[in-house]
Amino acid sequence: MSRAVLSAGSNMGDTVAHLSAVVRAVADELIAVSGMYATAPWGGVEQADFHNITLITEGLRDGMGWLRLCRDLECAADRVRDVRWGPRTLDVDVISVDDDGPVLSDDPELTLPHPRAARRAFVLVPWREIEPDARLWTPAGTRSIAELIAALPADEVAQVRQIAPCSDAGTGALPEWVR
Ligand code: PH2
Ligand code: MG
Ligand code: MG
Repeated sequence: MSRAVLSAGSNMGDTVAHLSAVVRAVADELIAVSGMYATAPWGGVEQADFHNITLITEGLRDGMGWLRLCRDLECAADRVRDVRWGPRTLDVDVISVDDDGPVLSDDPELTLPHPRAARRAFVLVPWREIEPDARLWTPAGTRSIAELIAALPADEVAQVRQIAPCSDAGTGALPEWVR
């Protein structure tokens, strides 16, 4: 049994359908899902803005189990791996896994926590919405999400804009943007 933070992004095809499929696929393991955000592309490749969500899940999986789920969801969206940090129908990343404490892994298949999560406003801002006091292990020490966001360039944070709300906390309902 572990708890995972997952980040999903899409900027090709029917982005809302791709992100909806992620939420529906984890519905039985879902603790919370953020609203949907329009985000400027990160990583230097010129491309369309992304739609991003962050999810918190809990279930009978270990890190590799969460990774397999993410890969299966990418395959189902006909994800093609070509340009690094380039356009994609669906990318689902395991950001962190907690199993009575943060799971640390330097396996090249699955580095945990995700090595770039602390620098990505498109992961942290939606995460803060659903878990305001979240903390993330980094090589420099464990930091609060709020502290990590405050350390990012203000323009990167400003380019993460909520376009659809999350569901009411505690109702168990899926957000209204999920198809
Ligand atoms: N994913 C990438 C590269 N750049 N930028 C944003 N805003 N959102 C993403 O999901 C994203 C990105 C490749 O994983
Ligand atoms: Mg990614
Ligand atoms: Mg990925």
